[in-house]
Amino acid sequence: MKSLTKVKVGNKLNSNNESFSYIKNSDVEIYNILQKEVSREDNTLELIASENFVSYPVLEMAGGVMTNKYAEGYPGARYYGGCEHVDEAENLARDRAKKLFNCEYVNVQPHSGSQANMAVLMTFLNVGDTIMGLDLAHGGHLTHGSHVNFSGKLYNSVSYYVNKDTGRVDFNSVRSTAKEYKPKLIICGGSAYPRHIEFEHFREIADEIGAFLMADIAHPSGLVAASLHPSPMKYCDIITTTTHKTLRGPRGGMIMMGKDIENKWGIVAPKSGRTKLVSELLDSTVMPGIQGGPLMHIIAAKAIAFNEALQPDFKVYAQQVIDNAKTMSEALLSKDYKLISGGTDTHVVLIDLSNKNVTGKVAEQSLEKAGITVNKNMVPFDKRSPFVTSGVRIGSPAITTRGMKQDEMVKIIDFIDEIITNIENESVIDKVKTEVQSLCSSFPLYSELHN
Ligand code: DSN
Repeated sequence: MKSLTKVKVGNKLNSNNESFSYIKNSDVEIYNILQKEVSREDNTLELIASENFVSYPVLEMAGGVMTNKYAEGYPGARYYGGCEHVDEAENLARDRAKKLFNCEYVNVQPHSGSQANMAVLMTFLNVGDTIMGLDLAHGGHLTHGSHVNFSGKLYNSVSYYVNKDTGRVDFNSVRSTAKEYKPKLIICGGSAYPRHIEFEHFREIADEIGAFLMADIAHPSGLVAASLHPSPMKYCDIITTTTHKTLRGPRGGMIMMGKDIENKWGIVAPKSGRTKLVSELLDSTVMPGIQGGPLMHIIAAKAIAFNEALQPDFKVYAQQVIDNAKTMSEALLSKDYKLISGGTDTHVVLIDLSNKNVTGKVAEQSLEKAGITVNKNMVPFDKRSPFVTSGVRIGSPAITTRGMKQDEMVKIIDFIDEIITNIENESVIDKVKTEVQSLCSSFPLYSELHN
């Protein structure tokens, strides 16, 4: 992987060697806010499992002129003129994604993972149909059927759970709930699940009841791309992902199919009504079904990120992401922390703080004061509300992009433990904060952006 600090960049420096000079000269108010965020990202340890740092080329493209272009439609069939170059960019993004994930169909237009999931649900289901996903508190996602989300409001949603002892998906629960409620669509994957998603087991159960199977690989998609997590392509009818987590691209979503499938269910497309292939249905649900103009600057930035992920050094990065998460897990276990599922196979570590008598909320706040960014997270069978929680989720993608390895992971867990065992002790927080800043300064981020 190219070091972020060595790739030449994006946001051009002016003659005074200042970055963001155009913003500074035209709008100092937002410039000051931007500078604070640049500094925050540089001087804190980003342990939110769903975040990462894009390369300079991705950053440059995401801030580029393609933001100006309206391109409703798809390459070769747009509703606007002047689309020849954005067509090329979208085709390139699709081709690279197909190569990266070894799949036949890709739609790179979803603005986010939630929109990708919405497009799938709206393609395959009628309002009121039953869906089944992993319960939110057990590691699922809002769009997998939570009652506060469209997926739980428009559809009849039932959940499966993890096993209380193992912290892993309980396939007895998946099978019995599937047989009882006969969901039309089963969703596998989640946002706080530290283990591999077992696509094959889900496929068996989906086949037993004749359900569609959707995989949401938003979290591990970079690991899937690097062949360090099983691929869903063979087992799942539809696959969705975000592009900005372990995949390290710009913020956005994507829908894939290993093989396009014939529309044998007679589903009618929202606009065209053409019903031959599921790919046509999905495209037409994304646009005009739920979105208008695609974000062409982001689609072009996705193309860059996919190309980066196709390079051999991305696999080295992805392996380091896993090694770093495993090192953090082992260091936490050695300090008597309780981990959901006892560890990790991926980039995610979910810590249950109950035995430390600290809530997720307080831990998140104290760690943030020390410059360590995590998110409070429900743990399976949590008795606390989502606003308080008993756990925190940590992850390794962003700190690995900065170049940190196992030695740094051990230090980071020492910092976290010092804060948790001296919770809300301001002098300990100050001491750790100094150490965090010193560690961050050894792994500078976007150094070209500094004045
Ligand atoms: N917000 C994402 C995460 O943190 O995992 C899921 O959408």
